[in-house]
Amino acid sequence: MKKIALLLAAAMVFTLACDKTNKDNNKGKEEEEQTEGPISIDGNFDDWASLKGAYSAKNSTDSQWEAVREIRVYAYGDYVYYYVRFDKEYMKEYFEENDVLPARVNLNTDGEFTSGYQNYFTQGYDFMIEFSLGNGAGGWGTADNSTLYQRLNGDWTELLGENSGLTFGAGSGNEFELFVDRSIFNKAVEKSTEPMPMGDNFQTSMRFYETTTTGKWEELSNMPNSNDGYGPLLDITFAK
Ligand SMILES: [Ca+2]
Ligand SMILES: [Ca+2]
Repeated sequence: MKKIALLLAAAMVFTLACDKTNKDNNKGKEEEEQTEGPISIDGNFDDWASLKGAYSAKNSTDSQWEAVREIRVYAYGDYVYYYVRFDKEYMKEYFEENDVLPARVNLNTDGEFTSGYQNYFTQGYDFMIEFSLGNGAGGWGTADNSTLYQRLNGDWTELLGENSGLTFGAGSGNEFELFVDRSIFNKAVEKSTEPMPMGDNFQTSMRFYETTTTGKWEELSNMPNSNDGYGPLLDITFAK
């Protein structure tokens, strides 16, 4: 009996030790992620203002959407950084009426526009990352609850669930910034039946939604867009 109790106690100590190690690792990782490269995910956007070499798309003049004015994308090291500038007036009212702001990052990692999602104009993206920019209480959140899907055999297949560390974001006023961790993305994709890792060149776009009272998602904006609807994806190359 005494032996069993000792074994149980040892198992508990081991479990607690593992738990602590994981927490410590996560803590260290988060701090590192927020300071690596020229962009810090901190809700301060001075780093974007002085950044050279970011790709951008502005809301087209006759766009059917008004929520988003501009997005910027910058890829460096292990990270793809996204910046979103919402319409000031729009955002002032948005969180008074909404708790969340569902969004998607779409990625065409194989450079082919004949594979992946085919329902929109010149898209062909193979992956979709889904998250909320809202915190569930009418303000900006950290967008760290993302899910990764791959387009396989005409369906979206989940490769990575929530809280994987794939994305992390911060917002302030009418602006939001986030990253996608390419190393986590590529690790998840390795296990797929059709691995398509994110190399130094890829295409991307963003989508934004509002949740209706019935729980349905309605389009707030799609970026890039063109005057008659969806625009071609941004073509991104990692900075050296
Ligand atoms: Ca920043
Ligand atoms: Ca494709």
